[in-house]
Amino acid sequence: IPNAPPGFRSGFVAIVGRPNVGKSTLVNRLVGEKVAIISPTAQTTRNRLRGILTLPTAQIVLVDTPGIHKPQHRLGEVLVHNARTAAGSADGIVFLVDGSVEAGAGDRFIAESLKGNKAPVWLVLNKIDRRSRNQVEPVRESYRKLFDPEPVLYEISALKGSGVEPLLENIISSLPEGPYYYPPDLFTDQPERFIMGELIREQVLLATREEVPHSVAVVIDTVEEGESLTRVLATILVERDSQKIILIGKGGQMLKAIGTGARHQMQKLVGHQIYLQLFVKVKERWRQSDATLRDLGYRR
Ligand code: GDP
Ligand code: K
Ligand code: MG
Repeated sequence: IPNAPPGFRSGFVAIVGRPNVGKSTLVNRLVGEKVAIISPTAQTTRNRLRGILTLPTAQIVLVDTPGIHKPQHRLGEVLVHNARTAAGSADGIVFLVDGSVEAGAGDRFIAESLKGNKAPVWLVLNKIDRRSRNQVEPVRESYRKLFDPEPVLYEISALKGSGVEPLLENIISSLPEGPYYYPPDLFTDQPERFIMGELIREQVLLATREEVPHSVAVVIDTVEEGESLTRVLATILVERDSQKIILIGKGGQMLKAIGTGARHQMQKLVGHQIYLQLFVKVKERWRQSDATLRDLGYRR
């Protein structure tokens, strides 16, 4: 890692908020690369993934966190714990909310839990591309009331990119002077293998409904790099036979579509051809098993 030039600023910025407000979308938008997967399902993000943005004058390490919510199983507890810890040790906190609707109990809960933190908090209203004109003022008011004194509001669309520049500039100017934490050409702290697994899980989330997504984990069994082709074998874990049947689909159609979608995404990631073979395996109640959670990398 090179030495930082004089006056260089750097730090860790945690992105916290309810599930589905667009935290991972914002991380990808700021980093300018797809490092985090995105779907309309809560708990898409399970790991405390770091997205790294390096500019000539600053390096921001964005900590994407699982949404903060009331946990209902062991996996949920681990996720919420990790989101809280990330916020506790950050140089700054982006509190992201769904700016197309008024603040709810979940937002109030998070606002309360942030109040002890010393790091600056940016209250950011996302999804403004979706809000209707007569909602603008009531929505703003509902979020301003979460803090006393009333905070500055940032309004963005992480999806379309609007409003992101002023937020970024403000974040940079409040970071302390510091070193490069990561090599300047790195976009994420996660190994390529992990992102490959996530890209497969993303396709599963996008292709299935309710009963499947939360029960899915992906294990990359082998990655064999050839000259022009990388062979990847991966296993999709589910908890029940019924879920396995859904994932495979009639005549294997579903699994084939998941594989095709994932392969395209993986090719973008590695920049060359991928051969992907997927297996589906049932492992009952894996989300309740500490040993399996550890094996899968979901640790505190
Ligand atoms: P997370 O759970 O907070 O990480 O949320 P995700 O980044 O996974 O996004 C959840 C859903 O919201 C996805 O379907 C995104 O495409 C969508 N989304 C995120 N940001 C925006 C935005 O600015 N506008 C709109 N309309 N949708 C968004
Ligand atoms: K999500
Ligand atoms: Mg996420």
